[in-house]
Amino acid sequence: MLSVLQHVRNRGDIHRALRPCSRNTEHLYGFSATRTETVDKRGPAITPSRTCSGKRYNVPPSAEFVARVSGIATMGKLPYQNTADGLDAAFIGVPIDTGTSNRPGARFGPRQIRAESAMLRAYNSGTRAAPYESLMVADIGDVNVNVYDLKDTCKRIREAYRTIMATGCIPLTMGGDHTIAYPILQASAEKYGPVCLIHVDAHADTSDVVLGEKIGHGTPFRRCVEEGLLDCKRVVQIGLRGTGYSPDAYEWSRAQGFRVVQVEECWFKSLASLMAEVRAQMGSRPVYLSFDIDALDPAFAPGTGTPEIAGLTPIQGLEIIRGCRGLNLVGCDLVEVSPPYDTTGNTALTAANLLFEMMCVLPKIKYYD
Ligand SMILES: [Mn+2]
Repeated sequence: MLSVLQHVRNRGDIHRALRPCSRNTEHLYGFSATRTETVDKRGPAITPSRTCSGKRYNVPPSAEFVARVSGIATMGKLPYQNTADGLDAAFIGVPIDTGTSNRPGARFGPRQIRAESAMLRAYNSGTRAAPYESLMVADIGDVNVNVYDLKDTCKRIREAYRTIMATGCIPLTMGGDHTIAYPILQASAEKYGPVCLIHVDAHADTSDVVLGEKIGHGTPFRRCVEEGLLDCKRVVQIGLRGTGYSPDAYEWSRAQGFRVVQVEECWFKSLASLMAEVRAQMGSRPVYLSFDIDALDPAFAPGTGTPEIAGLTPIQGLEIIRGCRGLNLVGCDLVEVSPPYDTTGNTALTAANLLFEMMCVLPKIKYYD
């Protein structure tokens, strides 16, 4: 136990270490400001914009100068723009839960992920990735979904992603339930041809018909296969578990040529070697990464629609995403965050961090290594 005096002393050290003093902060902040300048030490009265900073890329304001809780909630406190024009990557929300089979609430996912993303800083300390020195990224808002009509919503998503991907922009999607992967992959395959898929999930999401419906969050990858959207020999499903409708719940996946990595194969181990195999399998082909937050154990991510026990750890989630470095990623999503079941906000916080990590493995990302 530290004595009170030691605590006070340590806190003083921390504050001294964090104080930027006369250090130039342009790389952190998107504009040049130092503690020795005559400007207000708390930073400017309004959040600075890239255009006034003259920076080449969008850089979110640092919490060293702008309070985390201030400003309109965009992903990572990035600027908002309403199209993907001029962007290398874009965060975009798809706020639906019309496709969920159990707990609802994923329609609130994008909003809560944006709120919790206020904790994100500009650099990846673990991998030394510098996304805001490499890519032009912004939050482009949400797809204008129809919460009364899932089929119409799928059409709207497909059309929105066609427009986004036509510019060459890589979408980083905040769900929304997993139904959304189907129309996103339709748009992806239109541009890139059948894509490789890294699907991280507790469930295979390959059901044919549920309650008489072909479209829902349990069926997207069956629809994708039927429409030839996937390079089936280069699909890997990681983290699958839970009770099944038959003794071999993943038979259909394997029959398509998918590699199924059930959660039991992931327990108690690093997934770094698995990801080395996945990279070798995918090569330089276009890859889509779809990450259902329910892949993680509900102890870490309880705020989701269809939780299953004994899941992946956040560390394994990071290993999977960081293991995608070097792949030709053409799109990523993080789906199924259900804020009404996320009483601490930790599920949305985890989702925000995983989305940041996805951005940090996109092609052309600069690393300080
Ligand atoms: Mn799913």
